[in-house]
Amino acid sequence: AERVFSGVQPTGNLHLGNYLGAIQRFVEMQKSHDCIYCVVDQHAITVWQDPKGLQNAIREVTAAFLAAGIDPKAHIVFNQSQVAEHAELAWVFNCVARMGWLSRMTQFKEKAGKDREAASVGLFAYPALMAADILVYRATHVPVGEDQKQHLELARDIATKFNNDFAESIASHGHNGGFFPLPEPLIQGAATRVMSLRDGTKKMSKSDPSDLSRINMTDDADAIASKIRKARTDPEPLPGEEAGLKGRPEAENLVAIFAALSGRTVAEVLAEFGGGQFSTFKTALADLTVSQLAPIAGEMKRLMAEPAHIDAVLADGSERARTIAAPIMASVKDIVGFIRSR
Ligand code: AQP
Repeated sequence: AERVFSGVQPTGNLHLGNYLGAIQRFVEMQKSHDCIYCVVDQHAITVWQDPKGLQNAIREVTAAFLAAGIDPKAHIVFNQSQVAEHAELAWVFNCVARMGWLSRMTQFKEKAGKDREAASVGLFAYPALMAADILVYRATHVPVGEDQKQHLELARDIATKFNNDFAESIASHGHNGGFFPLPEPLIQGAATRVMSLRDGTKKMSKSDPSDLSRINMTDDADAIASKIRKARTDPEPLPGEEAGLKGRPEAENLVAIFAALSGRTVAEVLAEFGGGQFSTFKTALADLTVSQLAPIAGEMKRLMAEPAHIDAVLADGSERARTIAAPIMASVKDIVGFIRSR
């Protein structure tokens, strides 16, 4: 059966890229699939997190999920550290994955920077934990932004190697045709890679020191309007057709955001705004962004005032996640050759 899993890190500054690349897609997938959505707090600590700030960020991502329209009763919403099977399977995967595979991950290279010796072991092993997040539920589909494509490929490599290395044991335990599915990335929508508002060649990111580079999910109407007004653009008016966006990353980005927020295609957006002034387009984009994000921000604020409710949602989701993960992890132990009490 098809099962959806995805996660978001509680590292503060949730932004429009997280919304359009991930959270909005999560909401969409609920209609057709059983979905498991995780606040990946264990991933967050691969770089230093202030403990109080981390708690707040975990609740904020949960609030964003709920405010955007994820139903925690029909689906599962929880935080990773409450389901020990993620870390257990990650250890097995650390022993399946190869140093060379992980060394090639561009996110590690970017986040570790020049001083690799000083990066945490967790930052290096991050993609093996991510593979475990997905496969501990034997999830088949993973909605993510473009930047996670390489990590998904690695998850497939790990699943393949596990299935091959343990083929005999897997068969002897009665699982036919491989134990883990090869999870498919779902990179969909008009804005799978939202770029910085200050530099169209860099992705919009939580960790960009400039707040003007991103639209936060909690920004108010004035902040959104002012950031879009200040967003970098080139002096040319918008083209009438898609081909005219080539070599104009800032314009391309803003048009893609408009398309994603309005549920229209890039061609449709350009048919309306092509040839006109950027200022006209920016005003329309600001209005559209406010109309989409303001209700979510308002609901997030309301939810954040009730931390006990959020924690209860996470506790309930964790319990339900565990009932799926525990038997799968037990099978993994049998397949690997560990002894466990029954
Ligand atoms: N700019 C983006 N455009 C589209 N999708 C994006 N995602 C992140 N940035 C963009 C998607 O959001 C989901 C959750 O991301 P994450 O929080 O797990 O990890 P991240 O990629 O580290 O987020 P940031 O904002 O880019 O943080 P930093 O500053 O730490 O690098 C994922 O599905 C991701 O693809």
